[in-house]
Amino acid sequence: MTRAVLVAVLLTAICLRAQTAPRTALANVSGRTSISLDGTWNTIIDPYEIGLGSHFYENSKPKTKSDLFEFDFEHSPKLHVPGDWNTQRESLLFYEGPIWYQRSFSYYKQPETRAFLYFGAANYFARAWLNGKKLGEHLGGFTPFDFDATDQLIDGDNNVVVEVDNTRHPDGVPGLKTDWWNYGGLTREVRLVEVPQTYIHDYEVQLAKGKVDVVDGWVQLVGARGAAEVSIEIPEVGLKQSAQVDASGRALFRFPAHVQLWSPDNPKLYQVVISSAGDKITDEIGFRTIDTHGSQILLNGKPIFLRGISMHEEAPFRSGRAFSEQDDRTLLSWAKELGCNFIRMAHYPYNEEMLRLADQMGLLVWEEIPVYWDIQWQNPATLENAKSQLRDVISRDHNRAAVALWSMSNETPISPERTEFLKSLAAYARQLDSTRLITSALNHWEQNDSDVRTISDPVGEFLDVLGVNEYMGWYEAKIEDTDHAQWKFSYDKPVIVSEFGAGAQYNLHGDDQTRFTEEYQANVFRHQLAMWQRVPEMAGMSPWVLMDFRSPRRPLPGIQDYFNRKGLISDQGQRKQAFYVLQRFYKDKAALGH
Ligand code: GCB
Repeated sequence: MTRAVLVAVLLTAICLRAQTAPRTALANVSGRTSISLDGTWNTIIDPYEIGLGSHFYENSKPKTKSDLFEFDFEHSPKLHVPGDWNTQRESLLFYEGPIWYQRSFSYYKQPETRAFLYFGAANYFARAWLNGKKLGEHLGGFTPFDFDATDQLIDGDNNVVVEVDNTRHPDGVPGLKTDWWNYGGLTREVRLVEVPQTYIHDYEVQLAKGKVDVVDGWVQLVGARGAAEVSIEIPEVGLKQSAQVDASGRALFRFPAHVQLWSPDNPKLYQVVISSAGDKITDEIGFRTIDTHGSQILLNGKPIFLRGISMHEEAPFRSGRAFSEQDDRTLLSWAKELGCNFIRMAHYPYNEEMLRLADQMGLLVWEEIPVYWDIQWQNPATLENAKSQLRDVISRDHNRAAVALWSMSNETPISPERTEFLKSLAAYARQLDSTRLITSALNHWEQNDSDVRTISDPVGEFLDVLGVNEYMGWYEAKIEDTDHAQWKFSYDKPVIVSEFGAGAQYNLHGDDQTRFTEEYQANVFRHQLAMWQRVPEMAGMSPWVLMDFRSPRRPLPGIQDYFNRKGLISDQGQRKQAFYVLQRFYKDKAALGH
């Protein structure tokens, strides 16, 4: 073999490796030139799944009057994107199955440019075609994905067709059962994003683990031929560093930096500019460290008490999937009003803008993947699915100072297979992001003596922080049992009480032992807060839940009407009594400097 042939073989091998590595979506698309494809799309409901066989994706029209066509996008009903379909049309409230989306857009090819069709999220399975050619498919309802559309684009009118299917699957993530609405559709933004031939795919610019004055990270270039240089600039502090990319396009860097630290009290963000020869992208990034010491959580080296609340990504007032800046801001402002410095974004990744807003507003965040209740622990495809959702949310949000914790799961029944599954997820999360804390919401304890509850779930070994969900006074025990309950832990780790709560319909009144009254819920909160105050391992809490949300498991007429009513705020924005109980508790905590 000649030298030239050898080099060619090696280069091909490197390229193949790069191609087969799992691809995450383009980072920071809001910082890119793009064409928004949000707006009105034509849609065909396809409960009997005829779309593929009938070539819906070609969006062809009859050419002669005798041609037989049994579909017509143009004259079909419309849906707004972004948005779930369930709350846009009454007949779709409970719909689970495929719906086909179609729209056209005008585009003219740019020289030396690649274009990606980017989806913020589509629940649950999606496949896309451009001008009749398949671009690809994606599984998982809450993470972004994109397809390289460069070769399929034509000058002038382009036709895009997407099939979205929210059917639940036993091997899915989540599986068949959830306590939230299975909103289907193109629930987040859709864009055509342009990048140069050699482009910055992703980057990480964060403080090194445990160091408040060292910035550490990497830049990933795609399409670089041979040696290339990238630079990282933080203009406000006069910093500029360059680094060379390796054969896989990755440049690593580490440099001293004296920056103001990000915290909920001072959510300082810096403009960071990443550039390569032909590309440049700007982001707003905050710098902070997050660690644990025994049962404490340390932010920038100092203990912090997480005054939190759990939430769903559900829109106030209209009760659909939240997606707009206004939805996000309303929800996070309510958390602020409650006195929070922390949000548990249960039980799946939320829209990217919500995380950016948390960065700006100074709210620490627990982000979670939808490994919820019982799923197929022994199924390798289910594990792969969970891993890709984890990889994609970490890749999207790893530059957000707000994100303090990655949660692997919620209330999973203990078994050796489940523990292996979660252990493998935790190891994967650490490999992808070594700086944040790993947690899970646990709900199993031993209770030999009736007052002492001991959390010894074996998965605790693989976590940095133990999340504890318990419903004393609602699903089990009496409210007053909290007065003498004690909590013990087999691990010397911080504990976040990730859930407790009680259902109440806004403006339903009675005594504090009457279910679904505001008084009952407030009573549960008073007792729960008093109980957890006595637990020294408690480093924070995120009671259940900020706002009432839709759930198909909650049919009680006149009270639930398919809403989980454990919100401190109703779906119409009305504060219940328990809101003020928790607000008082957080005010007192904050006054003590916690
Ligand atoms: C839980 C779940 C949460 C439910 C909540 C409830 O333990 O983690 O998803 O919505 O309880 O209201 O029952």
